[in-house]
Amino acid sequence: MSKLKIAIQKSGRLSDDSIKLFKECGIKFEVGKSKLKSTSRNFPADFLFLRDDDIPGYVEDGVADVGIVGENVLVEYGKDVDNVKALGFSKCRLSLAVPREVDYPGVQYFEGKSIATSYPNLLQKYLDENGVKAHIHVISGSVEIAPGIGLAEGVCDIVSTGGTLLSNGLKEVETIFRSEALMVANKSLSAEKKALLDRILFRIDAVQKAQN
Ligand code: PRT
Ligand code: ZN
Repeated sequence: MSKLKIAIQKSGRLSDDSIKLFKECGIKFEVGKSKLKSTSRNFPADFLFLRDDDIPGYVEDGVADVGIVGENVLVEYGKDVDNVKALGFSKCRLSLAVPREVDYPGVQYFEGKSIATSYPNLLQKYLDENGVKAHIHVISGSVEIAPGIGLAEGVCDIVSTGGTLLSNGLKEVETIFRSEALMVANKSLSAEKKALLDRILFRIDAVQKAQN
């Protein structure tokens, strides 16, 4: 009998709610600090604990059958997977921000300027749609310090409460994308794996109905 390989984030802002989702569905598995894989005791599934950035690619390639990932990461990486269900947690937005003291005139402010981000594709699309030509400076983390150290005139980063922007002397000026956690699946799952996924989706719906 085949097992469903489910990829979830090992540690970060998606992990706890991803684990909780499956537990609430009655699917039992162990989670340990150094564990990279865990087999469920009561459902034909193996859980793989990965970096969120790797999940869309693994699901596209079939290394995992199903995964949970932020919409921001999924769209940025442009992987070809089925978007099965929006899960309603890890909500955030991708926004443009500038130093607090800037008298912001609108998106044309960014014309000819330099913007630091970890999301070059989403940002480029937004700039193109708005007819703005700017230089995108790709950095992998701590994007918010870029203006303070003279690396860029603005940033495009994930915002949730806004506290990080505030404490780095920045203000949010445009929201370019809204995101939440999504369940995604490989596009060519076998009938047997599809049936397993359907069982999980059925349980998720039941849990969500019970909570509302
Ligand atoms: O190690 P790994 O690569 O797996 O994790 P990661 O560090 O890349 O990702 P992680 O765990 O930070 O985020 C995983 C996903 O959670 C993201 O892709 C988003 O879909 C979602 N999410 C929700 C967030 C936030 N909220 C969030 N606040 N991702 C990042 N942040 C960061 C943001 O980058 C900024 O540094 O939090 C800071 C801003 O938060 P506020 O509350 O100060 O505005
Ligand atoms: Zn990541």
